[in-house]
Amino acid sequence: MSAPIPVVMFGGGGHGRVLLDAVRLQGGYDIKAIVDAQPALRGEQLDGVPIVGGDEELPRLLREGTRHAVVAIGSVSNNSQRAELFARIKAMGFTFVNVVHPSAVVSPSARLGEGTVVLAGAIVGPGTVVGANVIINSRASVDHDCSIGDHVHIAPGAVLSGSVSVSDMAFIGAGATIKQGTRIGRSALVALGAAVIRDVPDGAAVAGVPAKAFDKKKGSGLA
Ligand code: JB2
Repeated sequence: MSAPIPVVMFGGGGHGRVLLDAVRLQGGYDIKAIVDAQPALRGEQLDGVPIVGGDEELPRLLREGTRHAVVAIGSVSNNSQRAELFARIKAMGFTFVNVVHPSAVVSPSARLGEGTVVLAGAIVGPGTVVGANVIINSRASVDHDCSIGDHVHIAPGAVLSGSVSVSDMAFIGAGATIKQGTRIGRSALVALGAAVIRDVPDGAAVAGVPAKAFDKKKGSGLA
């Protein structure tokens, strides 16, 4: 059996704990170190993995043979930070790994982009194409022939029916349901529990059953 591939994880918070579990259960990778932007976390551990510091540690990790990475920042409701971090880490020369929890079901005809993670109990249906740096969170279900852009976060328990398209950096809240064939625009926000029955334009935010637009700055109480 070959040795597990060493990986650095970016972010040592709540999403990091969930990812760490999934990586350990998946096998094949060893999260050697965590890099976190909060200086106060340096020297701490997350479930046994050392938080070694911030970005200044990356050249050393690369030199010592850690060339693989995974982004562990949930950034609930705003994915632009995750997109920027992904680009920055890639430019440094790291390769992103895919994490698929062993209890997830990913169709053999689905495709997952670089650095995309599929967490416990999630489903990715046949013919679905998922972009890079996407989070398909615990128990989310993405049915057949969907198209999911880059840096999208589909939160726990969301349900996407067949042929739904979700554009780059959109956020689908926990427990939201999206009608078959609907398009969710770039950087759009679907609040938790929403029932989306119409296309959502780029940058828009929707909440409720059926989902209606709301002003992101004022919030809906649901996102
Ligand atoms: O640019 C960064 C950066 N930005 C934030 N680089 C690095 N290396 N680390 C960064 N971080 C760190 O990610 C923060 O300092 C923080 O320690 C961590 C994010 O942790 P937090 O617990 O705040 O959020 P999270 O994204 O891990 O989890 C949220 O999203 C999940 C999807 C929580 O709301 C969870 O409950 C949720 N399941």
